Amino acid sequence: MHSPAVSLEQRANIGLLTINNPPVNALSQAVRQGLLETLRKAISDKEIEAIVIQCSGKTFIAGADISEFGKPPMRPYLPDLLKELQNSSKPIVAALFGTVLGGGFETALSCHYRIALTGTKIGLPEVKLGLIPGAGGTQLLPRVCGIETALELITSGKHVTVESPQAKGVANKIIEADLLNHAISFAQQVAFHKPLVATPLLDVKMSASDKIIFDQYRAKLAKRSRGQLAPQRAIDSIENTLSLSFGQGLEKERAYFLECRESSQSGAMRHAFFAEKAAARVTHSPHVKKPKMIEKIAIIGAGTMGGGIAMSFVDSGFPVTLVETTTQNLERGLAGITQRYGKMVKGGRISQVQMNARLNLITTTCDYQDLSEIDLVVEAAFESMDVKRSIFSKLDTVCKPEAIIASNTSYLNIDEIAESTCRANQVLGMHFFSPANIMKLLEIVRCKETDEATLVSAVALAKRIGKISTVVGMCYGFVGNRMYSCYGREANLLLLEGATPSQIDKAMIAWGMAMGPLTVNDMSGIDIAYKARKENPDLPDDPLYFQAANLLVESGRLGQKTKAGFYQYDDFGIQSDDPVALALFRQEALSLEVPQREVSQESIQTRLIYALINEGSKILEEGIAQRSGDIDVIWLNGYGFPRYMGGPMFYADMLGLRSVLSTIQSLYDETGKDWWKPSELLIELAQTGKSFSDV
Ligand code: T1G
Repeated sequence: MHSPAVSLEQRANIGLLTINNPPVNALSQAVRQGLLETLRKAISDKEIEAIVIQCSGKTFIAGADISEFGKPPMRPYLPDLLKELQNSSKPIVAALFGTVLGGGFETALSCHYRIALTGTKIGLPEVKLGLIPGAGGTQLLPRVCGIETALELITSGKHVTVESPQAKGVANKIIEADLLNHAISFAQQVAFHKPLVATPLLDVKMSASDKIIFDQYRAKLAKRSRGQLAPQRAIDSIENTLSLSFGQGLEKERAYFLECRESSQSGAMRHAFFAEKAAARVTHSPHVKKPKMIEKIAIIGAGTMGGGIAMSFVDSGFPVTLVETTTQNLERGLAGITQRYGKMVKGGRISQVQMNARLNLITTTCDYQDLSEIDLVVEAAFESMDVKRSIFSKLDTVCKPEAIIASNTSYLNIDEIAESTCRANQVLGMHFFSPANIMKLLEIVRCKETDEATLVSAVALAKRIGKISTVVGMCYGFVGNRMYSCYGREANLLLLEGATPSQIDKAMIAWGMAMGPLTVNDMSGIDIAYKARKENPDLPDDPLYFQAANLLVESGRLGQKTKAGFYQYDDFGIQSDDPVALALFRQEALSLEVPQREVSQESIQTRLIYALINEGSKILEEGIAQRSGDIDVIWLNGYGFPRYMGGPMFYADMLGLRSVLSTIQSLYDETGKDWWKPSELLIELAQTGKSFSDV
């Protein structure tokens, strides 16, 4: 028997409305309908003198049901439901716990009182979906927490705990436990409290400086959320509270919300949300349900990556054994970790106590015998096949039989590494992105022999350390770096055709990328990818391939670390186009007879973005990625692809694959280069009028 989405029971003189819509009590149509009906019943029941709204499961309402957005809206609409809460003749108390977000928080703010468990998180994350609060959040929050908090929370979409300073005014009472009984007794205390003041009747809390705060926020967000509609609309709607009545402000908010919801940006960001959830699902593993419990972690290598990976784990409370070849390397590695935490303490991101607690979770050793009880090892040693094979062989002898061994390698063949063990079924790749303690993305590389239990365990572990993971197949560069090499290939070729580094970087930033590719290369060091190319047996046999980068490395211009690379850098690190580099490119173009031309911004953008799309299509065709959405998730979370464009494959689907194919085909005709040969999958989808998301 299907239990109702909302039930009503009487506890003494209190009407208790319970929402039951796992997993997050989203405000689906059934929940809205149920809430409306039970609310009206409670209000008309003479024996009921006050009302409590609670949720079963793991959280109070976490928002509107995002899966409904693509469909025609269904009554009752949330704003109408919340208006009935606000106009109730009886006091309504919301019992808050878990993550009270979006429409859930608007529902709570529409109640007269709120009782919350300690640690409850609140937030209006709609901007992360390209939306603004659509049920009164921009009008209610300034009346409860003030203008400044409303601007901060609504334009950032961040969650804060109910105890935090921003949340002052949200909870009438914060308790440690026994939420329901506290809420019921609070409701009994306020049952006859008069006057009953609903939130819309409260004055907007503002200070004299608030008038200028709006333009300050507009300027700040023009940079931080460059190109995005929703944050700007959120400011407009909050600003309306200074001049419009609650009802008028609500009308304006609704119009802004609908404008955002219909925008391509919101469609892209809602796609990103669900793609990230789907990406963590391992297909072909219906029978493997329970992941292995992984508690003890070891990291081999205490360099930049190894240190960052160790921090990722200790940040989530895992004890980590850090392994190096010498005590000096261990000391250096630990010093690096301490320094990075020290900066976080200085920046107020963590406390000194938290830093000490995290450092205490790290033990160090040079002796592999100490790893006999470890559940999972992540190898982050020098990028050499011999070094990795010898490490894996040693680990195989000392680790317990069920231990999983992962490599963080970016380019090397993990199948080959696995052959140096007798447990290839428990070997896989865990490719972190630098800085590993900050970057959310984790590529989990399924090798030839990797079994499903190992994969499912690694995916579950990734979620526990707050990573956004996806399972990819074994190939050179896996998914992200393989596509990134096509993106960088085109940037390098354009340099030989007459474009300057700043023209290329500016074009991609104008397109929406977080940073320009050549600035990124200078930051990470041009020699890193140069070395990887030298070790890659399958490089395209073309003298132009990454030739601009090769020239720079061979002339000692490695990037920021040598104050010269694609750009030159002054003593303050300010970059500018480097006449020496430009002369090198011109000279090489001349000797390779590359025709020179005025390169337009649009052609730069087309070449780099379509290179991503064609390679992504090949990756999908080869089964290296399970879904096109997985490729989008990788590019949104690892390479600064603008979230409001959904990822390269979503963007291609929006353009229409017929038009995408024709552009790639003309680049192939124009250049004759194999890398512009349209992928078979793209041709097939374009001809059948399908999208990458149909694969
Ligand atoms: N709608 C539909 N499904 C949702 C959902 C939502 N709001 N939130 C989560 N899910 C699904 C999710 O897809 C996954 O499904 C499962 O729940 C567990 O999620 C009117 C317009 C709440 C912090 O943006 O931030 O309200 O994969 O794995 O890590 O103004 O989910 O199991 O099939 O993420 O514990 C505003 C989005 C909506 C909240 C829980 N609210 N969700 O994290 O679990 S817009 C949000 C989250 C709105 C109003 C506006 C997180 C979470 P499956 P999970 P989790």
